[in-house]
Amino acid sequence: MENINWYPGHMKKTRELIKENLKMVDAVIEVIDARIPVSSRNPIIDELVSSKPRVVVLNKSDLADGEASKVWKKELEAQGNKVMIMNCMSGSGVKELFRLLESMEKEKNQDKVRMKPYRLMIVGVPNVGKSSLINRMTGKKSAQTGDRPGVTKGKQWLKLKNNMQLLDTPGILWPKFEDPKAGLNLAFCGSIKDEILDVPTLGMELIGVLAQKYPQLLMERYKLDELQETPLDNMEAMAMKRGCILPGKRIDYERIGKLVLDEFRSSKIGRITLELPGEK
Ligand SMILES: Nc1nc2c(ncn2[C@@H]2O[C@H](COP(=O)(O)OP(=O)(O)OP(=O)(O)O)[C@@H](O)[C@H]2O)c(=O)[nH]1
Ligand SMILES: [Mg+2]
Repeated sequence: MENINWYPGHMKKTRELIKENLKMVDAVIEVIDARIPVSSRNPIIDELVSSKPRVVVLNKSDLADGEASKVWKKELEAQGNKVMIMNCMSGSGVKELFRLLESMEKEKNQDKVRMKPYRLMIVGVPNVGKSSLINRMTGKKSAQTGDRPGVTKGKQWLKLKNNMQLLDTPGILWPKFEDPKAGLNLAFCGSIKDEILDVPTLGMELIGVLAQKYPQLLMERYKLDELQETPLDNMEAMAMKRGCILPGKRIDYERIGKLVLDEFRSSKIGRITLELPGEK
């Protein structure tokens, strides 16, 4: 995971780089996190990629609510996107993605006698699984996952089995950090480093959201008979159940905060989607 400083100069450079790369590709694959399909989109993605056919990949679907992913697929399709539900851990969805790309290639090359290889690039905000998808598509470890984004000089193309070509470095886009709610969602999902946030507060915020959206799952996981009035009360009840207690019977907020974040991120609480279409 990379903690990039998105100062304005960096954003301008990234925008220019994406525009340059766009000239060379036939289609763009935009990877987003299926748990937060709004917050994990770059704020100006539509402006950046408007001129090319685009496939939106709802990645980490193994961690997201399956029903919600279906709803999102429909919604994003209604907005004119091609959409794939993906799990880069298991590879489920990759075959379907190839089939879709092949049909897009066919459409493009309908009337052509000599076909140039269909060229693709992957874009997305940090940590959504861009490198994992590159590796799934090439069938080998071409890209480092969870690694620093390297600025490659000169374009490298990875050859795919179906003769398509994939740009070796994904376009890493800045997230929606102007929107505090998106910032929280990105932090819950681990796209923003914990060190820059206060873990007990972040954990408490997550408990608040879960109590609202998935009360049953929260109660089951932490063996709560009922939910309390406030996120803080719930957090304390959870800490008691899990023995996150310091000497003098004080609540260990740091430990319960980290615990709930870890358990959410590894889907131990359940498969959870934090954003649905049309929500404010
Ligand atoms: N559960 C689950 N984890 C995934 C999936 N795809 C990727 N991951 C994990 O998410 C983390 C980030 O994946 P990367 O492929 O490195 O993400 P990235 O978009 O390349 O990240 P940056 O290069 O930092 O922008 C890694 O720990 C992956 O193992 C998925 O479909 N499901
Ligand atoms: Mg990467």
